[in-house]
Amino acid sequence: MNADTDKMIIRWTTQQLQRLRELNAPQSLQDKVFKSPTERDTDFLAVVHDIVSRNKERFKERTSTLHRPLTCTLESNITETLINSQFTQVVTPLFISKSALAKMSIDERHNLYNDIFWIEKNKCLRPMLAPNLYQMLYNFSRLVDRPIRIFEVGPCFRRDSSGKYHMKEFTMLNLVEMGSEEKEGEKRLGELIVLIMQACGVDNYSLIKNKCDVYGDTVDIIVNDIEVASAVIGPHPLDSKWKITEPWIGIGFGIERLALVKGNFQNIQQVGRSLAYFDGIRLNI
Ligand code: 9VF
Ligand code: MG
Repeated sequence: MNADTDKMIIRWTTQQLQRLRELNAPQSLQDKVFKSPTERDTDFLAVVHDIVSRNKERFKERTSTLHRPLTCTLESNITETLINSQFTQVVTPLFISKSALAKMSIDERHNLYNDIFWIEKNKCLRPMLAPNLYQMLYNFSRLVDRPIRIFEVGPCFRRDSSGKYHMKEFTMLNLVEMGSEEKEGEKRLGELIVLIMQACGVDNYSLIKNKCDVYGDTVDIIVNDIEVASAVIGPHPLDSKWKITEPWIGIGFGIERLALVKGNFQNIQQVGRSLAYFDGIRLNI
């Protein structure tokens, strides 16, 4: 070997790296460097053998004792916490109308419009829970005392979504509380965030002021630089379209994103609806 190749840094091949990612190998292992391809390839076999055994153990445990993936557990924990806090669960259609989207300001000119899955000319798979929740808020508002507390958890669909933290089909949990004193909004929002993050057992989060296309100002919940939720303090200019006249606060959580950060996974496909993974564990092991 000459001096040049001596100094050359050998890394995992693309294929090897792909497999390590699938197996959720730690980043430090993915970044590992070698002196020669031979050393690397020998190491690869040993490393994969090791991770595969650990994944098999985990798979057994998750299927024989816990029986559920982390996403489901988180969904249950949040649901239970909200029910105990006087929130009422609602279950609304996955199909929504073009006019409902338009009432959320999502029309041909909107960023999200190209992400919509149309199933008929005027019908699509819901990209968010908000239009249905707005409608349910109005329906509830005529029937029950204040404050009104409702939430829904379920699938949402967005076409563009690709990359480590986006999925075309994902699970949103959206809560809304309406009819408390307007000045209490921020404080109450803080309480609910603490409550739910506690229910998830996630405490390394921070709150960041942000802006989004639909709502304008939001407070985002960030864990390891990943947005796991967005919160909004109403009233909001869209309210009048839905005949909503009282102050509200709302939070939308991405359930798979919560699972991603809680379970230390590297991409959301591992914890999303899948035939290739169960609870973050690659099945071809
Ligand atoms: C919070 C996530 C559902 C309009 C009555 C209350 C909220 C943000 C939710 C958002 C998104 N907003 N849908 O509003 O809860 O990022 O897609 Si109401
Ligand atoms: Mg957001």
